[in-house]
Amino acid sequence: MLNTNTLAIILGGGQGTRLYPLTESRSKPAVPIAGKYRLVDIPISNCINSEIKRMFVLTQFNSASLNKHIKNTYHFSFFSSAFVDILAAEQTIGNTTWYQGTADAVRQCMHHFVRHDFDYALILSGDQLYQMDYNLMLEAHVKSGAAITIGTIPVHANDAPAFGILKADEENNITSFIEKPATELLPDWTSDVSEEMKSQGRHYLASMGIYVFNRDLLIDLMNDTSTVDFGKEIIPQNIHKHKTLSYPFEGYWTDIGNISSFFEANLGLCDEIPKFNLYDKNNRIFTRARMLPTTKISGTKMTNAVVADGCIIHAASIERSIIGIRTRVGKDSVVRNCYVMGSDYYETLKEIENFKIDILMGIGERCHIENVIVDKNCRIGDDVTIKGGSHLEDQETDTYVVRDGIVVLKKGAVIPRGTVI
Ligand code: ADQ
Ligand code: ADP
Repeated sequence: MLNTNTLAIILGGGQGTRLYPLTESRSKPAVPIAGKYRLVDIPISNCINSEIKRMFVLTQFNSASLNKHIKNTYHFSFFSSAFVDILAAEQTIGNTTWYQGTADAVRQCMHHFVRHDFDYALILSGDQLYQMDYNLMLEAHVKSGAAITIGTIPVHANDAPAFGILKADEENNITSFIEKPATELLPDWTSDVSEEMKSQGRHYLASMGIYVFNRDLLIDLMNDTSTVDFGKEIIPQNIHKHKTLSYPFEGYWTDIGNISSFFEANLGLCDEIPKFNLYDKNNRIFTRARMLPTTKISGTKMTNAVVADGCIIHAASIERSIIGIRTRVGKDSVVRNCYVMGSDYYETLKEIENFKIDILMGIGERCHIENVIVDKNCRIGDDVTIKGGSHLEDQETDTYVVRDGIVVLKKGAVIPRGTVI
């Protein structure tokens, strides 16, 4: 079985600057998504569904929330060889720096990997939303005799400059590759994609940043300390030295590496038929089983709302929004186009009295919250109006950041009564 011979290496994130301020106090894999999950649950669930059960998560800094999430979520049988291990950048005698890039991250952790028996390394990105059976990719890799296989997907010209773009021959061997081409170079990089992709204007074959490497080749390549990145160096330098296969994928796949793509991917889950299917019993997304109570809703008009467990909602309306675990929304409030991450805990009446808490966690009464990401544990007072949109310039204050018109309230932010943003 190929999957039992495979070790998964999940690239959990660099410094996470593109997702700031969501990464201010946690590492990128621990960023909450879809109301009750964390980013890292996506690649881990894809691995589990593909029966690849040995996983390393490489992350730039160790955060309590990531450790706690992994420890509390992924319990495997005592008799199984399955594990999810976090490898945070560490200073050793040989390495005194943080991971300099994706290949450098893998290189610095090679000594952990080689202790395991495996023939194939499956290298995955930690900030993408998709469901994929990696066995099909591994089968294509082995059948073709490739040394490297790259998952690829057709993308639109507007998106192509953000990706590695490649061309392949009729047997899917990659013949050329360019990392993040400038727009003026694009006309040389179109591929003969399927009719369906053509009709969507997706003429460019992009690397999904998902790679299979034969073990020996990976060890060999990691010995060269001059390379720091897969997309910038390892892939372009090796496509002509080693057989490199393109593994075409045409399902839903999206990169969620920055605030606006993160926001759109989350709100996309509110669509009538979301492109990412959380309700597919064969492709379950796993996360921590929290045993929260059910959600209680009173007097609220809900339209395309996705509501997680343990919420108490009295709002007037909630429209195209994700309401995360334990969220409280007060009377007569309107929440539209928002991702509210929820709270880590409930406040008891005693705590409220003892600590003289006057703005409760969650959203108060008579608020209007629109185009906002509300990080966990925020306290939004009564009569607050926050309306994101293109009229707002990128900016940062103590309590929020604006990126591409989206207002992101920082974790634990307190927004006083009557504030207007
Ligand atoms: P990018 O996504 O721009 O392009 P990069 O920023 O290197 O590449 O991130 C790849 C993955 O590795 C992400 O999950 C990221 O969080 C993680 N990562 C980045 N630096 C890291 C570090 N120092 N330590 C640990 N993890 C780190 C890549 C390829 C393109 C391809 C796109 C597809 O280079 O060719 O098209 O992915 O998304
Ligand atoms: P999640 O459900 O998001 O995985 P938890 O329910 O474990 O998270 O809580 C997340 C964090 O909140 C933990 O670090 C926990 O210690 C902290 N927490 C829980 N209860 C309280 C509390 N009453 N006051 C402050 N922090 C708390």
